[in-house]
Amino acid sequence: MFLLLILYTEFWGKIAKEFYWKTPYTGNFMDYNFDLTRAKIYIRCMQGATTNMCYNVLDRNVNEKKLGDKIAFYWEGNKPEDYARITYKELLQQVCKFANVLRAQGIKKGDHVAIYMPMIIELIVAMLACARVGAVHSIVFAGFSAEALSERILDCSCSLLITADGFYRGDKFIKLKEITDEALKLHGENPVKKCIVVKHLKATKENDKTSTQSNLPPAKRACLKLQIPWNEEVDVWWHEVMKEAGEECEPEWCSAEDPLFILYTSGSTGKPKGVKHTIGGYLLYTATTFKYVFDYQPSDVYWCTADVGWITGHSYLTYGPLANGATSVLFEGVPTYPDVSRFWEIIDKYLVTKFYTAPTAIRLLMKYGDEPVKRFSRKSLKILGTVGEPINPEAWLWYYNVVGDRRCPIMDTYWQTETGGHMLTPLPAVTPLKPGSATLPFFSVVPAILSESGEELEGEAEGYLVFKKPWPSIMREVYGSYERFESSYFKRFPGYFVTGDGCKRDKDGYYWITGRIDDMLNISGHLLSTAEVESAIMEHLAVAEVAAVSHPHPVKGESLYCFVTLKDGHEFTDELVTELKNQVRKKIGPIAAPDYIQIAAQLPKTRSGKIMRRLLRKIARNERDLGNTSTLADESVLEALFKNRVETI
Ligand code: 6R9
Repeated sequence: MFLLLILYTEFWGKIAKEFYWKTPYTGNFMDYNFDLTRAKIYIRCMQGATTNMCYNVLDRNVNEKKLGDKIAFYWEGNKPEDYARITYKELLQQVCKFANVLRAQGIKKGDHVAIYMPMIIELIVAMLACARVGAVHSIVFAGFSAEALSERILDCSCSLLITADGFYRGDKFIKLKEITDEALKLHGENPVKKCIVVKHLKATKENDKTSTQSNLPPAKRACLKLQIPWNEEVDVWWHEVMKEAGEECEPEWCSAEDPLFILYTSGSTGKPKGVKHTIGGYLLYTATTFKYVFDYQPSDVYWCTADVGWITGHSYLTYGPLANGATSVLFEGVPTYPDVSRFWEIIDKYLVTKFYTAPTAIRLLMKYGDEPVKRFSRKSLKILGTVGEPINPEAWLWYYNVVGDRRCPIMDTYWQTETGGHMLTPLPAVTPLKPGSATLPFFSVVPAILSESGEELEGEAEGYLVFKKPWPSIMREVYGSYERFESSYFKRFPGYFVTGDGCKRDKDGYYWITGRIDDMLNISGHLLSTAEVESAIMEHLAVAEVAAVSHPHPVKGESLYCFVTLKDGHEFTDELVTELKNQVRKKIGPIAAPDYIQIAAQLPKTRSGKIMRRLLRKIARNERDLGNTSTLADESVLEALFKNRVETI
């Protein structure tokens, strides 16, 4: 144990030396308590060190590494004709200017700033400028509603909000400024004093007499340009305040344990939790996982398709790649616009070498067959990655065979908003892969599988996935509630960080995530994961996507109710239902055969693409009281699902 501790400290200590610390840490690399029966939970990394995140990801690259002229981001707009690029030097310049704007607005170390923006370069500038002045950013995904935005602004009392006039995702037009204003009006008193607005769609202020458009008849004006509501006391244009800002900006020197950001994670029920991450450990961990998991090389063009509004966009689109001086693609649009080849077209356009996306996108594109992929060469690709949900072997194989032409290893990275970075993941050319398994722990991660009663299970086993030791980027608190932090992650099994995911370890020691613990079910005394059943059904040629949920059964205790989405050109018939049931019988056993299978034109998903099984359970039971649906991407899918319900006993 003692030797392990020395190795751990040596390993991270050496990595820490690659970054800039104004003062080094004193004492232990990490101090923590995971056991609430002994004392309060705490985690601290590199205490005594002072640094600045922005300095490490920008100034260090420009000044020490001489990467100033290297491209930091290729920006690809919603429409293929819209694109831009920014070098490290230019990014640093923009960030310094905006950091000065923040200071001029009275923002100082420790203040909370809400960011509600589309996937544009100004979003990256805004977050890094917060980091430069020591302010804490709280990014709210721009697909969230006014209610969700308001709830998050209030929860962590943001005094400043940064947004844009509007944007397009595919052909969907989102009036961001209007939603922002609605959010600010929702709950009377709101903490936001100023709102900085990026003119992304060339909008003009509503009732702006100075605008040339105002001479036009209203109908013509509306189709020409976007007009947005404007409150002179609160709103300021980004470009106007930037015009006056200076380019010199001394970074705020912060403690390694000062907060970097708060990011809300929805959880399946209840109020979203504000997950707080701190500077030092997060920098080391995201930089190191990015470097090894994607085998980062200076000539890479890396593309992570996640929105910056999610943790993947924070860790592996922004901080991790920038800490390594990488060149990334920042994509504003969606995989199906203007057509379903868009991803592959972008890969060829920028010669992307490392590509990181989510199972939901892979399953969506798989539906359209191989042709749209094969239209593009994808020769530049070297490594593929996936994150967000268990990837069923069927989708894994399609990703590997078709997208990667059997040349590119797939990094199935398991992690959470709470973990800040990859926890279980293969390493390219090191870890033999198994489709559907996130394989093995990353360096210094110590997982365990616990039984219902909290016993650590050895060898081949299935149970609760927990972590026994902290890693540098573990969350530090649930903002505003120590109680929720403790009860969500440390109460069920004292002494461990509890992920809430089920997991299986096979005979080779590989880990297989079986889904959220709430999605497990017990049929006639047999514990089953819905992920297993879903994988078996996915192997059927007609199936594009499937979600299985538990349904009460008078005899068996629980039974399975499945929702299937079919590929284009397939019909939902009684024969197909029988075939699907038989397939599960054959693959897993009769015990797992679903009792009910219903057609679903679409599945209810969170805005980050995760299937909301909680809602499907309710639909299967015909319960209309669905609870909080604010994280749902599209409410309209629910009605069709209720309509096509299968009668149950
Ligand atoms: C990074 C991210 C976390 C939950 C997590 C788990 C699921 C993520 C996965 C995976 C199986 C993978 N999850 N990656 N399940 N294999 N490779 O997605 O964070 O949005 O907080 O979600 O996502 O259930 O607990 P977050």
